[in-house]
This record gives sequence, structure tokens and C-alpha cells, in this order.
Amino acid sequence: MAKLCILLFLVTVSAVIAANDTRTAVVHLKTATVEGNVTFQQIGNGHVRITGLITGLENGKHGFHIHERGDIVPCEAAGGHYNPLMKNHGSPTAAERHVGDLGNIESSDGKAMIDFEDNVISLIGEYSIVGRSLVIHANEDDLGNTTHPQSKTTGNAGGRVACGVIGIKDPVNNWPRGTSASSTLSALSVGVVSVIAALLSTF
Ligand SMILES: [Cu+2]
Repeated sequence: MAKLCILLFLVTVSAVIAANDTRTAVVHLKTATVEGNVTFQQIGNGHVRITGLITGLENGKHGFHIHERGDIVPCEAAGGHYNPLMKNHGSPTAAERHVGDLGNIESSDGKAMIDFEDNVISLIGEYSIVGRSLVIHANEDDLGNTTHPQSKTTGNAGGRVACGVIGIKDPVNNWPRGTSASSTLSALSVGVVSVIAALLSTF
């Protein structure tokens, strides 16, 4: 009975730790005309919630992507879309998309409110976006749906009007790169199993 109680306790503790594993990364954008913050929060189930407010963009839609480098002076130094799986450019909801393809944001009256979720980008694991960059484009991303020669690579979204490095906000330590987005949970499970095995062997 004591063994069972310890087992249940440890499973509960590990579940609570996993459920509270919310990580937040942030990007600050500032140019002569454009300003704002965008927050990325790992919210569980492999989803990341992206929120923010950007002011000073021209009204209309603007391509919104994770680019491969965190080198942002100038924004062109950020390289292409973050595309570790070597896919074609596409819509955020398409199977064929770059990891960094987050579609468009829309500005009206000089403000773009951002609040959506994505289940491809991640803040941990092998394909983490931390240390890469967020780029906002001058024009609308065509989501890979037109015959324009750049549609399948950039979405023909035009120039780069603002960019910033995606940096760690919270927590300040232990952001596993690992080999998959579930590496934290895997490491936790191994730890819990080891503790259980050690405890059971003492009975
Ligand atoms: Cu881009």
C-alpha cells in the first residue's frame, strides 16, 4: 500500500510539473515608424500562443515569419524562413509549410493586435525558435497559393519592415534543446521512473 501511495504521489507531482511547464519568449520590435512586442508562450499540447501589439504598420496584411538567424542588423541578415524540414512555403494550417510560416498579421488604424496559436513552432527541442528572429514584411504573404515565382519560397511578402530576436523571458534556466519538443517531458519521466525504482528497491 505504501508503495502504491508513493507511486501515485510521484505521478501526480510529475503531472503538475509538466502542466506548469509554460515557457515564454519575447521579441521587441522598434524602427523609426514601427514599434511593438510579440510574446510566444508554450501552452502545452505542442501549442504556442502568440500575442502582441504592433503599431505603425501600414494598414493591411503583412507577412509574419520566423526567420532562420537571430542576426537582425539589417533585417536581411536574418536569412530565409526557418525551414529545418526543407519544405515549401505555405499557410500556417497547411501540412506543407516552413516551421517559420506564421501567415499574416493585419494592421488597421496603425495597430495590429496579435493573438493566435500555432502547433508547429516550439520554444524547446530540436526545432526551437529561440535565438532566431521574427520578421514582419511590407506586403501580404500569399501563403504559397499564387503563381508568383517566389510564392513557394517567401510568399512574395516584399521587404522587411521590422525584425527582432526571439529571446528567453521566463523561466530563466533550463530550456532543453534536445532532439524533440517533448524532451522536457521525457527527461522528467526518466527522472520519476528512476526515483520510483530507487524507492521500491529499498522496500
Ligand atoms: Cu519572412
